Amino acid sequence: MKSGVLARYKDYLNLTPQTPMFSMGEGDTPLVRSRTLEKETGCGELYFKLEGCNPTGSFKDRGMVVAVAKAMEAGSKAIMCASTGNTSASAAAYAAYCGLTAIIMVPEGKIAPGKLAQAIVYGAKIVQIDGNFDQALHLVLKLTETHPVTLVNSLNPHRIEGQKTAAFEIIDVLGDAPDFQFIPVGNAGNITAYWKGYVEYYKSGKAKRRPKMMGFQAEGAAPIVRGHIVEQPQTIATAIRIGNPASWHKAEAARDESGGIIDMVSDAQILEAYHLMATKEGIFGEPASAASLAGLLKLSRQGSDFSGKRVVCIVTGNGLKDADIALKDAGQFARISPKMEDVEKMLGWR
Ligand code: AN7
Repeated sequence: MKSGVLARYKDYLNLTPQTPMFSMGEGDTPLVRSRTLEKETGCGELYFKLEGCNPTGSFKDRGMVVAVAKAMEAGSKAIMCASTGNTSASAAAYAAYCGLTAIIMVPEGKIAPGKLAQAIVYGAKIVQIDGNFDQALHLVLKLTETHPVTLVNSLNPHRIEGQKTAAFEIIDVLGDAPDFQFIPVGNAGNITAYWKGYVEYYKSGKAKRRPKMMGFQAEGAAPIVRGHIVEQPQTIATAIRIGNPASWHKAEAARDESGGIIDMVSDAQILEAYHLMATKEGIFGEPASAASLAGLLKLSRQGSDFSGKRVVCIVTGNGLKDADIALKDAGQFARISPKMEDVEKMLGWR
């Protein structure tokens, strides 16, 4: 049995004897070595961290388990978040497991169907607003200040604490930090959390170096790259369709302290990486997750040299959550009679 984030990393989390200890099996996700794209991008070693293997299919579970444990420790009976989908799925699942109420606020029509299905089935109270994520987060911040319900967006510091454990795992598996880590950036909590994890392990002597943090936003939702709030963020990668990230300054600090960058990739580049990751590596990540690889491809094509370097791309969420995107471009399949002859003809074997 997996021990889970709370038990495995208790020494690095802000737990007390009163913190309830439980796990839905989050964390300890695979770090898979590339077989094809490593060569194509000229990396010494390239790995994919498969965060889609978490219980609700995204990295959010790492932070949610800590946030929910601390909420229960404080006596809370309800949790609330704004979400582009994955945070709400995770909040809904952990609330169900722990007997709490989950209230989630999502932007209407801009959340992948699989994520909405999760929130519905786990029994969350769902508030859809005719607005975007940034507006939802603004409302939720105000509501959780004035009502007896715990905020579980990444402004809740326990979320960041839980999410930093992914950096610990990478070091635990590789024996040291990588040279570069590529990661999608939306609300910017995750890049903040990874950097915190890398710095803590470095300080405790578990790693001899720290990676350059390479964050990638979607071109239509790239406030940090552009240096100003994007009022109407647009991208097919709905998970990172965010125009005013809550952890904006912490993400910039992670970038600057690590000597990394925060850059952007177009929807076309995201979709290309999404398909390459699936067809060349057998990894089905959701579109936002592909921003990591899209960023690596962009830089390697621009001439960046990753030879001799160890590179990790974070695949933040499972592709099944947004199957619509996969099916939309697939076109029509030919339909033939169930006759051996016709099947062989179709396959070009006759
Ligand atoms: C698959 O669920 O913001 O930069 O409300 O679902 O920490 O926001 C999701 C974000 C990357 C960006 N990849 O992480 C939400 C939400 C996936 C995501 C991000 C998200 P942050």
